Amino acid sequence: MSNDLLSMDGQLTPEQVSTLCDRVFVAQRDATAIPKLTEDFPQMTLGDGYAVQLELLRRHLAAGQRQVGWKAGLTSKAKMDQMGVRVPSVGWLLADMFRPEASVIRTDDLVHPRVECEVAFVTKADLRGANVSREEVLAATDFVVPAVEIIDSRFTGFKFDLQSVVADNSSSARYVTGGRAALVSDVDIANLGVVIEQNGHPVAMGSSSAVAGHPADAVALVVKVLDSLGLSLPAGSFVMSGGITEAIAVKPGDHIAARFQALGHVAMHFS
Ligand code: 0L1
Ligand code: MG
Repeated sequence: MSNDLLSMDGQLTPEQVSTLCDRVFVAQRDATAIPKLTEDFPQMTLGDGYAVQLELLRRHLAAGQRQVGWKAGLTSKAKMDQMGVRVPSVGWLLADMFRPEASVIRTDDLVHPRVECEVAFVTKADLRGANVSREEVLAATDFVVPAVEIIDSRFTGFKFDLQSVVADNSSSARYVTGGRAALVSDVDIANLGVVIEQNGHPVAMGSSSAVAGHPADAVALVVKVLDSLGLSLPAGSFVMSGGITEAIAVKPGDHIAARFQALGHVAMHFS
């Protein structure tokens, strides 16, 4: 991808951003696959992708939904290799995307559901700026909790590029927390082992060190991207720091358990 397309400067008009927002909104609401957005708008930049994502967020908030935080996407080498991209992304998280631990999660309102296990952070102080350090993130963290993100790319055949996936809210769809929360002083979040089991069989395993080198660095990356969008991370935010292993496709009938060293497990069933 040319560097121009990775620019945070936009090339699209507000009307074009609104058109793309309509497309993604309908694809997410109706669980219908659409072609990647750059097919019709090849000049679309990363900044345009975020303009579409933030317009989608404004629409949800205007409709009365509540934002709980943000997710980091594409932060591990496994995820970047799986998706063929080299730049991390962010996406917003709404309260109604949450599903309780051990619940049954529908797949008929999703297009290509896949699961990833992640360390989630809950913050107790505001974080802002382009140069937030790992130490500042850790000092601003109230606790960490194990989580599973259910991602759902809305693009036909998983064919997308970074601009399109950012517009599609970095594929975010649902998230589940469970296990047990911990203070960052009580666990070695730099190197937590994780295993994803699908119907009782281990299908992926890894270490949290795969997430941008350290999950807190992924949170710092979220703050940096937010800063480039003129935003910051308020105290009380829930932040998913990114998939530790590759994402695992799920289908109706699947039982998923993500086992985290020191943080317990997060389980769910898909219908
Ligand atoms: O959370 C993620 O890393 C998702 C990134 C978007 C690409 C995908 O759908 O896997
Ligand atoms: Mg993720």
